[in-house]
Amino acid sequence: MKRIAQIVTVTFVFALASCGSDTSEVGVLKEKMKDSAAAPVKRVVADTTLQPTVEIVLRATGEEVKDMVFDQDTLEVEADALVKLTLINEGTDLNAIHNFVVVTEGMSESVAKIGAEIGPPGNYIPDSKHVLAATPLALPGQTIVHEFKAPLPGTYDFVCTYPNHWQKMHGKFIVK
Ligand SMILES: [Cu+2]
Repeated sequence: MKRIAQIVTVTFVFALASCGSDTSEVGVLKEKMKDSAAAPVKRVVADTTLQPTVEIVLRATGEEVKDMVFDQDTLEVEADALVKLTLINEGTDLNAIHNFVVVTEGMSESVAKIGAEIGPPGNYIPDSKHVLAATPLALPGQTIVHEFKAPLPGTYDFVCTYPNHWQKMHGKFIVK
């Protein structure tokens, strides 16, 4: 008999809680749920103003200049994208130092040659209107993460401007 009385009491208390007014815990919880249901609507509005982000992982390999290459020869991104480029330098040789520079189409060689003259203080990167984006140098074994805004739609070249690397370390960078 005592156990039945306990069950009845528990049921009664529970019934009271669930039928409570808006000041009860259940009422407060319902109010909170209304708030949290309203919040995502605001976030959706904010999302439409965000830039698309394109993540690129590019590897540089090779120990001798003649073997040094990027693992991709064509990269494609959307217009207006924020490009998050991860440059992984898998080389171990002291000359396996790389960067990633986006240049006007057809300007890889001249930008790289001027960059070579500039040397380490300027990261081998000329101050030129033909340079649209450039990472810092990735030393052997180093990974560099660099973000930049995609240039206007079109076809560009990307190149490593470390001395004598441009011949093999280049590709197309396409903005659609
Ligand atoms: Cu290089």
